[in-house]
Amino acid sequence: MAFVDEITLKLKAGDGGDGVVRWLHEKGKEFSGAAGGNGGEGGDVYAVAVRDLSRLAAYRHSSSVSAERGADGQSKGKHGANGKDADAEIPVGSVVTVLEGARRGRVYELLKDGERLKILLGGRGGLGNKYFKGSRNTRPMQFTKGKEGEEARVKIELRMIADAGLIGLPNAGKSSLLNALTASRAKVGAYQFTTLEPNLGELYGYILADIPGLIEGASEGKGLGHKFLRHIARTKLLVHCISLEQTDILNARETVRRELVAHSAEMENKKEIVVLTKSDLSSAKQIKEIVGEFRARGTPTYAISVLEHKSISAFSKELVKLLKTL
Ligand SMILES: Nc1nc2c(ncn2[C@@H]2O[C@H](COP(=O)(O)OP(=O)(O)OP(=O)(O)O)[C@@H](O)[C@H]2O)c(=O)[nH]1
Ligand SMILES: [Mg+2]
Repeated sequence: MAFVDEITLKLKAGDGGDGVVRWLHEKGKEFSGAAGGNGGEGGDVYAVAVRDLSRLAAYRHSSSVSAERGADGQSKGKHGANGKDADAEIPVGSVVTVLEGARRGRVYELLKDGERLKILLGGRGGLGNKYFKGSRNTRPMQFTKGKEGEEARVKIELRMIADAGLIGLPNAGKSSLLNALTASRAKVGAYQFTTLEPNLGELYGYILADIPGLIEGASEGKGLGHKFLRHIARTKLLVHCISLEQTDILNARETVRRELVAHSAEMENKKEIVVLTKSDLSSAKQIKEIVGEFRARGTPTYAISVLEHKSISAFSKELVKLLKTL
């Protein structure tokens, strides 16, 4: 299914039911008493956070969510039933911005699974003629109609809540690493831009996100990765993958870091670790040297190969240990 990370939705709360004019029917008496009940309240519209990143894609087919109208009042003074509320399910981490209608300009964020926020209010029910009965108005003919429920058009943007983001140049081995660490089955290819949309995997309850490779100019829209930079802006940890095939490894790292910081300055201070990938293609001596250089700069650095299970399980343990402290 295509990865959809932004949609607009029409939301409509239920209208209130109308009040009605009714009379008690007693033998021999006409209009013996006003007995028209009030209308029910219209249903409210809520945004509800669900753990389903593909939820937004489903709205491409039905882009509106409406709550039920309240029922009209009834005879014998009975209220009409309230309309049912409606839930607009959106992925955890989404931001809801009201573009038009009631509460225009408001922004809501749903950060916890199951969080439920009222976005629109249903209309109040109208009043039946029983309500208007008084000592001077013994046979009221008045009633009021239900009020309209609120309506709005909202934009919903997905901001993934991954704990760690795998970043790096195209072909660095990011998807391969995600697959090796988690049960994910991201597509792997011996060419650039194999990953077109983010892949997620779970490692002992932590969510790892693998995004398309970043290239020079990504922050200005080059390549594919730029679209997803905002998704990793929220991760606690950047796992920077650099292939040992690169001739200038330090430079490869700087290229990607420049793009991150150009995208948003807060990336500068985000915790980053370096993972040198494809260690099977390099000599132990060369690896030791490069790891030493990065560590001397204060960057935790690891060398792995997806072909060497031991290197993966050792890194996996270190990664979980680190994630626990963040
Ligand atoms: N020898 C060796 N090859 C690897 C290793 N990890 C990945 N590769 C190969 O490197 C190529 C790129 O791997 P991917 O995991 O698709 O790289 P990526 O960083 O996700 O690439 P994009 O999605 O294009 O950004 C594939 O041909 C992989 O088989 C490794 O540890 N050793
Ligand atoms: Mg990939």
